[in-house]
This record gives sequence, C-alpha cells and structure tokens, in this order.
Amino acid sequence: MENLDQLKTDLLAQIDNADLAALEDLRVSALGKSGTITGMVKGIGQLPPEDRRDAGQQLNVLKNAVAEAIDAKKDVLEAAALDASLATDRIDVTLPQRPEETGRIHPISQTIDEMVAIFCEMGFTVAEGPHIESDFNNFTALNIPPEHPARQDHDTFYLPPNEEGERKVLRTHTSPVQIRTMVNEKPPIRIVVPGRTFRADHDATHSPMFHQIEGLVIDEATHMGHLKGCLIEFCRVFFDVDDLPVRFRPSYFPFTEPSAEVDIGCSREGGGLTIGAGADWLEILGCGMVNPHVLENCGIDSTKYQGFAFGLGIERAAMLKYGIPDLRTFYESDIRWLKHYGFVPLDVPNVAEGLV
Ligand code: 2NL
Repeated sequence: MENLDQLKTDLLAQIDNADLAALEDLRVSALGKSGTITGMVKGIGQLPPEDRRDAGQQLNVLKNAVAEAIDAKKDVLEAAALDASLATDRIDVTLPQRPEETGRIHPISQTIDEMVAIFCEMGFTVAEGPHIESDFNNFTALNIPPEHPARQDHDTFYLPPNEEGERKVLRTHTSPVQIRTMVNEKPPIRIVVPGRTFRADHDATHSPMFHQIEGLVIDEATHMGHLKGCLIEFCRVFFDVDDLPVRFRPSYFPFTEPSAEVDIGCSREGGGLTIGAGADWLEILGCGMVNPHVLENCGIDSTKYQGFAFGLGIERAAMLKYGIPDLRTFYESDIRWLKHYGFVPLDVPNVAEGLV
C-alpha cells in the first residue's frame, strides 16, 4: 500500500495540469468502472482479512481526495473559461439591427402595375381570364379567318382534342377576355386586360410565354378621337415625357377597322435609344376601332354601339422604359438580375412599432 501515496501524488499533479477534456479522461481512468482506484477497491477481497479494513479506509481517503481535486479543478477551469468568454464575447446592444432581406418586384409585375394604374385613373377596370381558351374566343369571335397564319399549328399551342373533338388553345393574346366581357356584360365597357399569352416562337426576341395588356372601350358614341386622346395620354404618362411625340400610322388587324400602329418619338443618336423628342420613331402599340363583326359575334348591336381597342407587349415596354437589353433574362429567375432590375416594394411603416 506504500505505492498509494505515489499514486495520489501522481494523480494530483496530473489533475493540476489538466484542461477540461483531460480532466474528464483522468476521472474515467481513475474512478470510472474500470479505473485504477475502482480496480483496487474491487481487489480488497483478495487481501488477507486482517488487512482489508485498513486498505479499505486508505483507498476511500484516496478516492475522495482525487474526486475532490477533480471537482475543484473543474470549477477553476470553468470559471476561467467563463471569464475569458465574458472578456471577448461582448454584445453591443446599441448596434442597429441588420437590415432585413427584402424581395424585389419583378419588372413585368411593376410594368403591369404602372400601366393598370394609368388606365384606372382614366376610368378603366381590370379584367382577367383563363390561359386555356376556346378557338372561338381566341380566333373566330375576333374575325380571324380559318386560313389566317396565326391559326397554324406552327404558331399556336393547341391542346389535344377533347371528347367532342374540340381543340383548345393557349391564348395567343388577351383578347379572349374582352370577348368574354362583351358576351357577358352590357355596354358601356371600359376594361384593361393584363396577362400571360403564348405563341410557338422562341428566339432572342421572342419567348413562347410573354405578357400583354389590351384595352377595350365600348359605348354609344365612342370614336377615334377618344382612342387617340387615351393612348397619347397613356404614352406620355408611362414614359414620363410630357411632350412626347405620338403618331398614328395606318395598319391592319382583322379585329379592328380602321386599325393603326402607334409610334413614339425617340432619338437613336450615338447608338443608344432615348425616348422623347428626336428624329426617329419607335412602334409601341397597336389599336383601332372595334370591327363591327366582332361586336356582332359577341351579341352587341353594332348599329347602336361602337368602340376602340388596343394592345401592347409588356416585356418590350419594360425593356424600353427600364433599359433591360435582353428579353430572355426576364424568365431566368436570376436573383442578381432581380436585385438589379427589380423594384423595392413600398415599405409601409408599422405604426405600433413606430410608437416608443
Ligand atoms: C398589338 C395589337 C391589338 C386589339 C389588340 C382587340 C380586342 C378585341 C377587339 C378588338 Cl376583343 N381589338 N384588341 C386591337 C388592336 C390591336 O393589339 O400589336 N398587340 C401587341
């Protein structure tokens, strides 16, 4: 049992030099189930009976001394660790909070919102409808003849025929919504129709899915002067140029008569494009007086009612207004692109949070 003193000295020295991890190892190797001291306690039974009491007492003293030394060292180490982290891990409660990550409004949504706001100010309301349409609503009612190129399989996405043999289409313009409105409602009608449209076309300047906004006004005495006033005002407000030159150039659409294309003044000097005064013209929308055949196709008496309609592409308008050079980037969902070209939503302050 003389070696017990040596063992104690060794263990206490090791405890004194240990860090928290080593301390736990020491506890296991000395006092654990298969630890040295535990082993010696188990060995007491093998001693001559007269030695057992003494040995038991000595081992008990050793065990308690080692356990106490470990606990005491552990307290010291933990206190030191806490002091160290208190000294370094300072929390500055006066720092402002980190700004929250806000999303961005996609330029297509922003452009639709701006256009809708302009037309709503003039008394239009918004109408919407399904992307999958009947051939009647998308073509026939609009006076588009069966042999018209737009009807070819190659330009339009047709769905497989249903039980009645009817082939539905992905709408190629938003006009079917105006048809539905004319069929279901009585004039006066003043609607704008923003939404997705689809054409089997895919290259650098065409996407198979794109967006349009169309407008329709039907009343007893609506005439071309209303069309011109409405669209000139729209162009000037949308592009934010008060004296923007706007011209109406004769054109042809099956659904309007007469028809016109609308150009706005621009300058292409120095390779760039500036909207406003200048020597050049830029086509921006199509329009016309609603063809009487279209009114009759929708059950509207064309001897009593007349009106105008127009349509324009959202992507093109957004590219012109916001200087976005490539159509394809609209649909790539690139978060860096959206951070650059997107719009910060209006931050409506929370009144309750604002009161201190
Ligand atoms: C363009 C031209 C246009 C219309 C769309 C329309 C709709 C009905 C009746 C008559 Cl229901 N017209 N829409 C009229 C003229 C032009 O769009 O270039 N769009 C991108």
